[in-house]
Amino acid sequence: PSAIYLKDYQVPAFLIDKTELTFDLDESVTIVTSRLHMRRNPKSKFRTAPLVLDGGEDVKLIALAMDDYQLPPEEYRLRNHQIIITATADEFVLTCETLIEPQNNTRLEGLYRSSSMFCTQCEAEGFRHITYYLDRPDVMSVFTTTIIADGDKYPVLLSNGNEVSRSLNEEGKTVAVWHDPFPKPAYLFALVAGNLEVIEDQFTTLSNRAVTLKIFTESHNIDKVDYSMDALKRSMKWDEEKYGREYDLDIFMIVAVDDFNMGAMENKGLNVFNSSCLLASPKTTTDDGYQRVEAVVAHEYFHNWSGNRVTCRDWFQLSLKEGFTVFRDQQFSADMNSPVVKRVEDVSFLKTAQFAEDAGPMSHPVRPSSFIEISNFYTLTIYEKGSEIVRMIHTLLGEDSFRKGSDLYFERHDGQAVTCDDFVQAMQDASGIDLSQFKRWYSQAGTPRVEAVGSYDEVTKTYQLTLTQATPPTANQPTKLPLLMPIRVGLLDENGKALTSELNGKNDTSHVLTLNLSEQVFEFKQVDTAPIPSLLRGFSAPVKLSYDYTVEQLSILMSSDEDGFNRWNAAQELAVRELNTLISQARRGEVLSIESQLLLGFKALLDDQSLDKSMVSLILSLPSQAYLSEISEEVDPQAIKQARTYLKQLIARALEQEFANCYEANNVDVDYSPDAQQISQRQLKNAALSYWSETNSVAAERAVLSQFQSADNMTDQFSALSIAVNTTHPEFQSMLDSFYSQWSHEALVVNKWLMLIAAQEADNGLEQVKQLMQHDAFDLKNPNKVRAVLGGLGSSVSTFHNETGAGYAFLADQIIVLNKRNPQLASRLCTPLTRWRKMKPNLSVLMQKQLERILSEELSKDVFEVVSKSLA
Ligand code: BAL
Ligand code: ZN
Repeated sequence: PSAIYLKDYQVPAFLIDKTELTFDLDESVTIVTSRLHMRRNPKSKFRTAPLVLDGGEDVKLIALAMDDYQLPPEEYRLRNHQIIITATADEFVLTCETLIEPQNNTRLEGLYRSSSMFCTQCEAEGFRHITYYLDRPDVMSVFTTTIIADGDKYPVLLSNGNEVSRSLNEEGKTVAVWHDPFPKPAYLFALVAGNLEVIEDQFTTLSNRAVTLKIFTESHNIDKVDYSMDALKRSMKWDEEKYGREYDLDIFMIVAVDDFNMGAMENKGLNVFNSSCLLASPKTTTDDGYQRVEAVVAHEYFHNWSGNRVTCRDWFQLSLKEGFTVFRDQQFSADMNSPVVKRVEDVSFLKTAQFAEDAGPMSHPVRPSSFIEISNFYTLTIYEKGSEIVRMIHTLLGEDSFRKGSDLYFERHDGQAVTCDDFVQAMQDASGIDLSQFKRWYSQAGTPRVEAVGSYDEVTKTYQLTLTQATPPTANQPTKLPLLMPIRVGLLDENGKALTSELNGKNDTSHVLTLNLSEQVFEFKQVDTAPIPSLLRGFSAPVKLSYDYTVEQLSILMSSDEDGFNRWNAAQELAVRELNTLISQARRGEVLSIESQLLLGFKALLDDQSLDKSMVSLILSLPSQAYLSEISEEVDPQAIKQARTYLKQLIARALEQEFANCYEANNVDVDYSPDAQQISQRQLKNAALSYWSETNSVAAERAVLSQFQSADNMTDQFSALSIAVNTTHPEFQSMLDSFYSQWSHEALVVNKWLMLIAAQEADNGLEQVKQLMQHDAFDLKNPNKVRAVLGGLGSSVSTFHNETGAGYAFLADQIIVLNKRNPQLASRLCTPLTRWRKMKPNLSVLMQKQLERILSEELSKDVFEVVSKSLA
């Protein structure tokens, strides 16, 4: 397979003004007829270019006509799943009849079956698995879709836009016609057919238009969509208030499907969701699950403007819509819950997973310059780092100018397919701030490192902060240029009190520095005393910042910084230092031993009832196995696990009474609600229970069992179960069994059970994983189940990183099987193996061997790209 390059972009040679589709739906053979009203693109310089339409290996061409003239095979070519027609008029109607087999579509791209329904997934290049088309985002067309189906089996027949008619044909089949007035690329096309239940509501927009809202699910899940409907209405209102964006059609629909590669999809007027991102009920969904539903519903809704009304010119610009929309959903969740907690969670994820990606073989710029398979680029870099870039623009411009910039962007580009540069240009034009250097963030891969050194002059009362920046080389980018980034800084005295200082004529306790050189000195004036700098407040730029803090300084920041994010960050830094000491001891085979400096701070946190409980539990959480791996030069999973367990148990024993008290104080009986206050209380209670259980005291074991048995919500029940499994509670096996019996009818809960078992640290872990894959609850067709088991496996140190290499070999086996069935899913599963270069030598070799074994197979583009780049 070969790569395609951004530098080769050309405007399309043809346009499609109108797309008329007819689906004669049938499980095994569906006939699709398209009538494409086409003309040459006046903007193309290729006036005589042939017409090239994309298709897929699973699409059979039945007939092709131009202006009702049936084209004989000698008048077109069919090559590499493309139709090529050399001679065309300037304007014509192309009719194309194709045959597809939804039942046999296991790749879950295009039209496929999930449970008893039909659904589609067309982003990025799924539409070509339905019919031949100009399947690229800069070809925008007005769609009319006719669905012909057995109305008894499929009473619900949906597509984009508004339903214009519904009738019976002479064969007694139902014929539903939908029309979407907004021109859109094919990736936003959707079709759903099924026997579904619906809940209906209304939203009145800011210009007083009534919009009908419908959420469809299979009947057994219809009791779990009230929260999604509520989140949808809140999203619609928020987007009007925060961004002035009003919904544009008369109806907005969401459908839940069980088999889905992604989280959800923003098809115009007809969002299709993985049921794991839509369904929520107290008994079956954890607090995290509720927050995920809220965020994903908002994200997909926000795409209606940032993605649909203004879309991407080409797939290299994917972050144009994804980075901006993630930023918008993060702002929304922050407004709905606690901004600082949300920021800590997002940054923690970024630093763990996106930083790892950016340091690995798949490292790529937020606007990549080439790809083999675009599905591989729905990455944390495009989404999360893309959002950080938008956040930096927001920080540099300030709230008001940022809003002016976004208004200008939407106004200037409504109905267009544009680039990341267009987005930045609108921000620059609206604010008058020069963002030309800033654009390097889009083209330069890798995580920049920023070093800070401070010096205080007692006599002049000035504090000089010297910042240097450098970005390490990444694949195909050996040298890097300095970036422009906002660094938010505050100064504290030795008691943790905020110091006011003057910078550039402004007196404040917090300043935003604009760093844009390799080395730069910032001078703070009127600083009363030698300060402790609080750097990169709120994580104002996605960089690795280092400063040589003493333990005392970190303790002061952790207990006193007015920036909540940096309080958490200081605690993490303290814990990282201790864990690194322990990891080194473990690697040398020594007995682990440390005097933990965290104890005093943790005790103060647990004693202080006034603090935000979510923040307390976040500060109490030790850096994860994955984060410690990311920051290791050479990863030794066993040593990391040993160090984390040791430190957690040491803290648990030293503060046993505090954890027990904290648990009891927060173990209150309330009617479940997924509000921020209750969520934070459950979070702290379960964090305390997790520590307390590390003491293996009988009292803690009783508390775990009792919470498991009496919980009236999934958060508490599943927390207790996870703690039981992780601490090998005497009853953990029977708890796992009873959990399965209780929830075997709820697929999403069963997935949690699958993951917990697959991830457990057990001597016979691999045997258990193999058994799980034979279990009635498992289904290789369902991506959620595959991710639960194989994702779970990937996070188990003793099973996956087993020194025999059996864990790696087993994952490779599954990737080879899935490569043929579902290439997108298979490619995602490769991620843990792609980190092979950073592993300690014996594990590294074992992983490399499995990657080579995968590469020797006949591979999909998806898996080939990831594996070959990993080995390069
Ligand atoms: N566009 C794919 C799913 C999402 O990011 O919303
Ligand atoms: Zn998105």
